[in-house]
Amino acid sequence: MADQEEASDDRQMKVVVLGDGTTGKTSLTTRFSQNHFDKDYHQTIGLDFFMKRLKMPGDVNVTLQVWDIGGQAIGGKMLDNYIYGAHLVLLVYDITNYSSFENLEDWLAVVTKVFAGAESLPHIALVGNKSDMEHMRTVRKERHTSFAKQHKMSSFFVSAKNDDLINNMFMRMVAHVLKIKLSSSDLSRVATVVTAKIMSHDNGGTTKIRQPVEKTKSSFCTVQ
Ligand code: G3D
Ligand code: MG
Repeated sequence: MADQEEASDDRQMKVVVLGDGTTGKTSLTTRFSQNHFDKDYHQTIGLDFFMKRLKMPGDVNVTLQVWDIGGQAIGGKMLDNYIYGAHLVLLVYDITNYSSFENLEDWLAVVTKVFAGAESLPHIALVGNKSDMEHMRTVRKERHTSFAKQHKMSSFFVSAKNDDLINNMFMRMVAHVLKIKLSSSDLSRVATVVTAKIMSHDNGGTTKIRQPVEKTKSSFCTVQ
């Protein structure tokens, strides 16, 4: 039971997942939170976040609050608020969709603007998703690597469909921020999902609270 509740001494980190529509942001966050690839779960409005606890080496527990920006586009009026306070930002593109890569300059500009003058900047990861579609790749690996280098980002290729390295990616990002060294056995450990109620605010402003999802032990909140 203790594992299912968020311990008060956990380090909290806000993670924001940004990028063009259809790059796989929802699939990626669903994969990380529930360890499955749900072809039918596509939230098109508002914003989802879930919480997941990672046990890091040295008895450090980190509760990640992972925000999926839903249908928010660049210039969306709530976007800045969603990004505000982030410790980690994932800039996601689809390796088979060149314009989703090109548009990352604009996504990055939004982040830079939100954190202009801030004391600490979030750590940013460049995430090339859909690596299972290598045969349809349109963004050369060198482009990815030089973009990441230029902006001092971490760099990952993942597949939300195949669960390729997604847990691993989050662990590495957190370790980077906390300056923790990870061993290969640390990276293979399965993270605990914090159970919470699912909430959704529909268009009419009504708040619905559903039962916790016992099966998957994950939490989703949808905020419009
Ligand atoms: P978004 O949240 O960024 O808008 P979604 O993107 O998670 O809704 O995914 C958009 C489409 O890409 C979905 O296809 C989804 O199944 C697919 N997708 C996401 N990640 C991957 C991946 O790693 N590999 C492959 N092959 N497909 C992926 P549909 O057809 O359902 O719209
Ligand atoms: Mg989505």
